[in-house]
Amino acid sequence: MFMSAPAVRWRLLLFALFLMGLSPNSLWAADAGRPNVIVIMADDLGYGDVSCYGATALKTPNIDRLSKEGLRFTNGYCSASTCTPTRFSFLTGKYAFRQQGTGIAPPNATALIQPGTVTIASILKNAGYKTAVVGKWHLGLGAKPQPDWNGELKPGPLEIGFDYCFLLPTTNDRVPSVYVENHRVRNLDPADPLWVGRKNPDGQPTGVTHRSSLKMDWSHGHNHTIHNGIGRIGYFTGGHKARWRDEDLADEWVKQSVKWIEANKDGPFFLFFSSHDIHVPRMPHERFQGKTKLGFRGDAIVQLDWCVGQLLETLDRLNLTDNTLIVFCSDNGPVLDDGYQDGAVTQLGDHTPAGPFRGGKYTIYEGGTRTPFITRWPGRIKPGVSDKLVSTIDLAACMAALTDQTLARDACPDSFNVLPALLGDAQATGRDHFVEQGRGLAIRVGDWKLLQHPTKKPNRKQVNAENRQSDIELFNVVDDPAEKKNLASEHPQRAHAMQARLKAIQEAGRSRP
Ligand SMILES: [Ca+2]
Repeated sequence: MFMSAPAVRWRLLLFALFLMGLSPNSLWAADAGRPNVIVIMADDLGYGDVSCYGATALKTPNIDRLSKEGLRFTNGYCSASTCTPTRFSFLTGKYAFRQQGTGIAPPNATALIQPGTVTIASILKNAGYKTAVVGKWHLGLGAKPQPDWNGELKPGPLEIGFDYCFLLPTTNDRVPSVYVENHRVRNLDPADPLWVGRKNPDGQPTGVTHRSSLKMDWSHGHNHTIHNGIGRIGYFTGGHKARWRDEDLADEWVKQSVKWIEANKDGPFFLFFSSHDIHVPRMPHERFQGKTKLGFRGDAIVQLDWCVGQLLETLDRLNLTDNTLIVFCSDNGPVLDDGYQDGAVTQLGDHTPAGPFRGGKYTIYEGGTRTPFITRWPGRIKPGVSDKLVSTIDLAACMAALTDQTLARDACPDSFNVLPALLGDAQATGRDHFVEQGRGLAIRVGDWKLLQHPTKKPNRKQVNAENRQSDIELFNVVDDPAEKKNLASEHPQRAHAMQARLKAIQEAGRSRP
């Protein structure tokens, strides 16, 4: 589909080696140009939440190590300010606003990415990589009308380029609270089938009826089925042997990832480490509880940092560090009260989760999408800081470039090859423009950003609701990173031109040059 001439030559070479009795691994080992790739995507982690981006209320030594040994971006973005659309775009290289149903996926969402879609995983698999995703999925599983929780959950990651998956199927605040390994719920007892739905099927206790029994109280929503003393979004019954404990999720992601890396250490491999930290409910393992003064939100950041440390240690131990490209990023900006009373608001102190930026999760201000973004590849990347504009949506095209493949025109239509920027090459330019998705859309071109808010007034109950003055705003985000001074009326021509460009990108169906 997108095999370039060099890729064809590569396949022929592999075949020739096979005939000669040589294993591909011996060849890969000699091919320093094709590193292993690990994308570590944090959940709801803000620009200012880690110490290498300025946090002082806590320490993140392992993420700081990535920064010290790699390239720390000051204009690194995820493509949207909520989970599902960013993850959709990261995998497919396509802006989520182009596809219906890519908003925050409900518990019974079916697969949002159809088999046959070119993804970052299928690109790397096509180049001979072993591929896996471990952690949060939240992109739907199975076919319509709804996932077959007791049967095969298909299609899913294995149908779009991953060889292996070990998943939290939706989010930790949504049901069902089980693991999915490849096509099945793990440890599911057929005698205790799993049911997932929107209505309480059996009059079971809920976060409303049994609120005083909860170990973490809710603040809005999150009051349906109670599992592990925490109210959830949605109802589920059965599957008791398959249920996890929130406190153990991070340990499980690390355990499964390390096992998979060890099994695939001869490489090359691609691991998407999809942490659920620091999404709500924030219930880190007991050994991390109370480690910061910021409440469980801070403790969950420390837990995330520990996970990063475990991955780095594994690479060191297996002698894989020098030839592994790590990309550390987040799926959207920060939020404090996202439905539970976990101390995030009351114990915040002077910590600034979004760093110098306005807004956070759900918004199209910079806090929603400008997030920590670090690349490390000791054998190739010179440590430093980069102000080049790059996004998680670009990783698919970058991996195609890294493995010498040419993308078909309709594949990954909004993913730009900014690989030279990711690697810190001297002449690299990064993106010239970028569309950010939240409540509404925004386009950044150079130093300028045009925000096009939905004309419907924001719901006052929404978290991180914008206190905007008008539907169209224009900021110079270099001079005014906090987006305080709306320059739309001072620069009407620029505002109109940027609005027209945004409209053209929406209508064109693609934006890669
Ligand atoms: Ca998220």
